[in-house]
Amino acid sequence: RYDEVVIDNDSQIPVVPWYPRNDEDLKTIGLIMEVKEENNQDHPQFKDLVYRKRREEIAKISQQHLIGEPIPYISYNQQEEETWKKIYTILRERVEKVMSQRYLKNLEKIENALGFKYKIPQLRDIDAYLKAETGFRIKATHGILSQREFLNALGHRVFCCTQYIRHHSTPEYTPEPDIVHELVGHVPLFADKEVADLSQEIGILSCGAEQKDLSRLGTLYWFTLEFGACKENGQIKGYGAGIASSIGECDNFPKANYEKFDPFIHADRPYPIQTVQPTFMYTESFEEAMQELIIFGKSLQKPFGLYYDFIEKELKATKRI
Ligand code: NLE
Ligand code: FE2
Repeated sequence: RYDEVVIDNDSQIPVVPWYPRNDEDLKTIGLIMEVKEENNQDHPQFKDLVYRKRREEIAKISQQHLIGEPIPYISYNQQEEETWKKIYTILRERVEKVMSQRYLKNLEKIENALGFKYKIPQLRDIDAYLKAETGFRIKATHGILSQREFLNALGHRVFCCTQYIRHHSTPEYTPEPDIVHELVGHVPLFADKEVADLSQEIGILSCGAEQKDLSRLGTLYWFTLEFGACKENGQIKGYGAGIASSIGECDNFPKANYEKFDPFIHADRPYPIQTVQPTFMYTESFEEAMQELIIFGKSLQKPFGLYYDFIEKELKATKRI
């Protein structure tokens, strides 16, 4: 589907790469990105055959989920529950030290509503929670998606979310997203109205974006919603999901380098995806990060504007002014 381009009816010239316009189109999303990094092959997540088999079992269930339908329940086994509890107990105390109040107050609220401490929460419950808080929705997915798929879905206020858990031998860090990363990292942020709106904004910008812009948006997503930092009472705190979901990142955060965030420069900055982040981009406040991204977004060239119609759940094109 993503090989298609949208053709201009009058001139018959390709205008932009295909993008999902409504929930029906979103049902075609769900290819999985091939992870090519060589060192991945040595990771227990790839080598442990029992683990792989279990991952495939869960993948089959997640893959069947379509947006708008109830998310299938997963019956987690004892080892998976133990992995969650072990990570959650340590993380809960680490995030207090490094994460921003915006994150922490939402985590506390969700924790009370959904009992994060005790067992792996079900995506169906999280979906209901987010819908009520910010109108964000969850699509269960079975692995890391292409940047285009992931970002395009955000444009519809849809968060593509894995259901499996990382390997029990690597609780403090995983290169892949897993249920710990999604729920402890992203969900408290998607429950925040400003973050939810900013995420959708980046998503809308990604719809129909040419490849170069798409990858720049993906990088900016990484440096903000995934690993962003901002000042709070004079101190630099994290607001990115990848910090909150990893004991290793939490420990590394105070020792890392910080650079003032500038989307026009950082959109092309490479970053590691297999190790803790060497450098975090910070702003004076979270609001500043939002404004910077909006300014950057306006500089992207598309032949039309796009807005999301909340009633019809559809992206509508307007003439670019
Ligand atoms: N490194 C993160 C963690 O261990 O939770 C996951 C990052 C996913 C982009
Ligand atoms: Fe993430």
